[in-house]
Amino acid sequence: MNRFWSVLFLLVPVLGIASVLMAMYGVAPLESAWLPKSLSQAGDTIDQLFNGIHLLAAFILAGTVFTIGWALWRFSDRGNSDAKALYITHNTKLEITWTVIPALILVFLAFFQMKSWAENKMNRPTVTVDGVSSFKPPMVMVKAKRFGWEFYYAGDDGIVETEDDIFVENLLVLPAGEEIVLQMESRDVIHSFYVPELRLKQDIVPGMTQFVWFNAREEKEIEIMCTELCGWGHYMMKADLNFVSRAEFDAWIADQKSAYSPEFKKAAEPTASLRTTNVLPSAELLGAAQTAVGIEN
Ligand SMILES: [Cu+2]
Repeated sequence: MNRFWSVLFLLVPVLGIASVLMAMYGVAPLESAWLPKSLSQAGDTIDQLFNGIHLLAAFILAGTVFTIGWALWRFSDRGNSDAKALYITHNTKLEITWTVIPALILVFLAFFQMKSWAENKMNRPTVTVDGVSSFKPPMVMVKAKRFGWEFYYAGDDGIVETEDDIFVENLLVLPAGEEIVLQMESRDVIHSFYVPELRLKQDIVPGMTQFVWFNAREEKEIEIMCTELCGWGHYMMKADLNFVSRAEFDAWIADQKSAYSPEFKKAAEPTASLRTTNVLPSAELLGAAQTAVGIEN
């Protein structure tokens, strides 16, 4: 009967590994349990890394649990309980082996992922004008706030944070098949810009300006989510992200421009009172209030 437990023990990792592999390679019924289909070349590279590391982990896990399972089966108590167990304190060779091999694997992964990291986080796209290359300017400035997303499109001047910016809330329309650079800032706390289809996730930290870039190969309607617990309304902090053709994009921008007025932009700016709701009233203010209601200090 004791051997039953060794089989039951093995069943857990076998089913676990099998279901992860099925989800990863899109085998029914788990074909939609993994991430959505990648929408960019950078996403494909990240998938290769991600899946490669998963395969390696699955292989090592299988090796470990099958060894334990085999030991459980082989040495299970079969009635001869007088038998004495071997007492082994340690095995230096074995310990060196299982320290050095994982260390080598980690060093390999550290080097193997470098190119992808550099492409996604360090090598910001550049443009060359008259032989001088400079960073490609951001098309949109993203302002994260509790609990929504503000998007400021560079207007005719092609520069964000200027008078002619076009303001849109909770909707980001972008041309597909083009390298897009976004600038990101937070109005209040730490947020995180997450687009699973692009395998893109960027923390947005107050006081810091971040840049992200991507190139979506398909026209598609997807979503942006905040993945940093930023307060009670975090669950609803999302925006639509529509990748459209260049022509549709230009038409949409023209529409925004005609619908746009400076008053609308003003309304979008948080007012001073909203900005300072978390600030304690000053001593003078408190004093004035006390005088007004007749309280003496
Ligand atoms: Cu948030």
